[in-house]
Amino acid sequence: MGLDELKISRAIIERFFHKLTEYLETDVAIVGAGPSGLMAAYKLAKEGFKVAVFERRMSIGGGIWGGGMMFNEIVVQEEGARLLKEIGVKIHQWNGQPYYTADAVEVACLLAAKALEAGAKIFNLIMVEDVMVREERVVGLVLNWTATEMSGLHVDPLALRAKYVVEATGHETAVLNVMQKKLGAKLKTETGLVIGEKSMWAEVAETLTVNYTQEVYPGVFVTGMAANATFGAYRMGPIFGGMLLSGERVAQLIAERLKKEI
Ligand code: 48H
Repeated sequence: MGLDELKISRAIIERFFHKLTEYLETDVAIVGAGPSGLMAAYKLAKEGFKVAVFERRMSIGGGIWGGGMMFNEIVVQEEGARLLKEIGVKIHQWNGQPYYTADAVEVACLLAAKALEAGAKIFNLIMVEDVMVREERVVGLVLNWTATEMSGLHVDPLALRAKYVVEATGHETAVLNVMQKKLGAKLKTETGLVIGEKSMWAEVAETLTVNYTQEVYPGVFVTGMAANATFGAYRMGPIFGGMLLSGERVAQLIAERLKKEI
C-alpha cells in the first residue's frame, strides 16, 4: 500500500482539531511550559484534573535548557532534589554538600514526559495574548498563534474557558501585564501592580518563590519566577528547586479549590 499524503494531512488536521476542541473547556489552563508550569501540570493531571499548557515557543522547558550561562546543568537543593527524584531524573550530590546537580536536558524532557504521561496536554506555538473575564474574575484565556504575533498580521484570536489560570510565564509575567494594561487589575501585591523582580539573592529568593505562589487575582494563580517578579522578590540564578516546589505548591492550592467545588 502506497502512502497517501492526503491521508497524512487529514490525520493531522482531524486529530489536532479534536485535541484543541476537547481542551476548550478545562479545569486548569497553564501559561508557560517552564519548570514551574510543567511541574504544576504534572501534579494537577496526576490528581485527575483536566489540564492544558500553552507555550509560545516551539519547545517546552522555558529556561531549563540553558542551565547556568549555557552550561546545561542545573542545581537544586535538598527539597528540589526530592521532586527531581520523583520524576526519575538522575541527580548528583556536589562535594558531599546539600547542592545537587542534574542534566538540564534530562530535567526538561522528563518534566514534560511526566506531565504528558499523567494526562496534561501541551499546546506549543500558541501564545496567550489576553484573558477572558466576567466581572472581577478571570474565566479563561485568549489564544493566538505565536507566528501571528511575529508576523504582525491582524488576526483575531480564539478563547477557551478554564476554572483556573496559572501565570507561569517566568520573568515576563505576560498574563498579569496584559491584565494590568487592559483591566487595570488590582493584584494582591503591596502596590496592586506587578512590582518587578529584584537582583540576585538565591537563599531568600528560593523561599519567596514558594511563599508568593498564590492566587493573585480572582481565578489567576502565579507560580515560579513570575511569582518573584509579581511580588518584587529577588532572583535566584540557575538554582531550580524553587521553581519545582512552586509548581508543586500551585497545584496543591488549585487542587484544594477544585475539590471544594465538586
Ligand atoms: C505562552 C508564554 C507566554 C505567553 C511566555 O521562564 P520560564 O522557564 O519560567 P519558570 O518560572 O517556570 O522558570 C524560571 C526559570 O527558567 C528562570 O528563568 C530562573 C530560575 N531564573 C532565575 C534568574 O535569576 O534569572 O518559562 C516560561 C515559559 C517560556 O517557555 C515562555 O516561552 C513562555 O513561558 N511564555 N507562553 N503565552 N504569552 N509568555
